[in-house]
Amino acid sequence: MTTTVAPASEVTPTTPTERHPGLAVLLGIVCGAVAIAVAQLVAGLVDPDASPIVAVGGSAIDASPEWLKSFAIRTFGSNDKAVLLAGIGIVLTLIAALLGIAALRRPWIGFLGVSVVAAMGAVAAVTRPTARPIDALPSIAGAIAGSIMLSAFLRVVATPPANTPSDPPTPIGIDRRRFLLVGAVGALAAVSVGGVGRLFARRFEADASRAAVRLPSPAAAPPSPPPANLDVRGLSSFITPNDRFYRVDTALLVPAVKTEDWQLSVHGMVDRELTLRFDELMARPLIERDITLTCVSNPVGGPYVGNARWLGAPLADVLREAGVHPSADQLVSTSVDGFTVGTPTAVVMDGRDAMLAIAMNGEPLPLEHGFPVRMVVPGLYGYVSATKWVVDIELTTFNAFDPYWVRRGWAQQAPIKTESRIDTPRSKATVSAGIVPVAGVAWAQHVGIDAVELRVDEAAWIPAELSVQDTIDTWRQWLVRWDATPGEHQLEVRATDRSGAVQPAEHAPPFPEGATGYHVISVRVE
Ligand SMILES: Nc1nc2c(c(=O)[nH]1)N[C@H]1C(S)=C(S)[C@@H](COP(=O)(O)O)O[C@H]1N2
Ligand SMILES: [Mo]
Repeated sequence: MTTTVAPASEVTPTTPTERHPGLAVLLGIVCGAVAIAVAQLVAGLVDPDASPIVAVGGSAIDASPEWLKSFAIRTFGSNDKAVLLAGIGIVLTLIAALLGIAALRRPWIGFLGVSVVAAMGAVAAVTRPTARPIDALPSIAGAIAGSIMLSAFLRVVATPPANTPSDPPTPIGIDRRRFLLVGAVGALAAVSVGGVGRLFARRFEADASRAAVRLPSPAAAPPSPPPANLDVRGLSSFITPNDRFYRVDTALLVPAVKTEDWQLSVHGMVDRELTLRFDELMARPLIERDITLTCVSNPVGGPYVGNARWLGAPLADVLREAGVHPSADQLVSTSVDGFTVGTPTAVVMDGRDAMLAIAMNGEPLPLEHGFPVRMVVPGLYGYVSATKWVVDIELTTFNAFDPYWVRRGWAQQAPIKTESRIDTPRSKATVSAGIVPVAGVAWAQHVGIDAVELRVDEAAWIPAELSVQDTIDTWRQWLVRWDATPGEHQLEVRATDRSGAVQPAEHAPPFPEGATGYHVISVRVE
């Protein structure tokens, strides 16, 4: 028997995979991308919240301990969700790459890996607060697509002829060209399926629904124009523009609700259950009010406070129609994504402008701020009052139910604490000697701000000039023209509310019922 040795140029097209980890990584990532794209597509059809990525992320948010959440808010601010999604993306990419490498040697590991990852996505999806069993479907569809892609890849992995006993074991070979072709087709499929998936995203429909809203005017005289801003560069404007308004919520995917799908049900300890549709809400007598919102997580000097002009239906009127039982001391509101808020019924009914808001600064609520309807209650931190995407109000008792953040240790009742902030100069700034405008905002919602004082290097307190009071529910701007002398200086601010109480000096962290203490900064004067 003669053996012909092929010339080098005709050597077998197969190459050992061990020498091409890049191909194995490509295989894993393309299979993963196809799986995710199909899962997203199906989620777009079934329920965007059923996306395994969104569900896993949401579960991670709910499961993460308080210190981690506070750290994320402090470090990434409103980008915390983007950072989480990027983290999930990186982890998934790594898992896919490792599975790709493993699958080329032991295909069953690849298939098992796809199933395990999909099972985690499915479990996360069906255990979300508003989940239905069908929410497992996107993960299952993704697993099937990923497995089909994996077997397509493995089919082009050629097994060379059996080795003769004396040969060292020959690694499995790959037809590289066909392998790359399958990879390219897979990647293309992932991109186009993902693109189609986006078309189904409810976000676009909700945007269109928002654009179609024609806001009614308030029933009574509209509010007077907001007070003039003090003319200081670097000072927060009295009205916070919508696109600069802080955002805090647990929603990984901004809920996208169309006005025609929205309805609010009012039930529990009431004489008559009610449901309100969006057009019915808009047809009610509306009020428009300037109200400063504050997050309980706002540290002293922090950014989670903003002031807007809200248009909405008085909540007390709705409750009177429903006939609230006297013992129903807690009003539990729930958002479309299952987030819950507990508000004292007595506060909502005490005459303040608690409302079901439909507009913010003259526009329908931005999706991020609760479109189409959210609650706003002057004087209470957001987590006990400001439910975005609100769809359900149940009258109950504080004994009977703990809402989302209360279950996690935050205070059951949480009026906003009097605070003041130095906006300019910034901490650690260097300024020139002479007259330096020191300015900021102070708030004591539903009590009102009476005075603000500034202290330099623990000398005497200097009274600040205040912007005209709008209402007791809004913050006020303050200004001190400071005659700055060269050197390092420490500036401190404190407010006094309309009851005569000076803002507490004692430092308290945001947990569990809001931060206290003076905002202190240091500046360098040259
Ligand atoms: N549905 C929903 N509503 C919510 C929240 C949330 O997580 N989900 N967070 C609350 C908190 S903690 C605050 S401070 C305010 C913030 O409102 P904003 O994002 O419009 O500023 O919304 C409140 N309403
Ligand atoms: Mo908050």
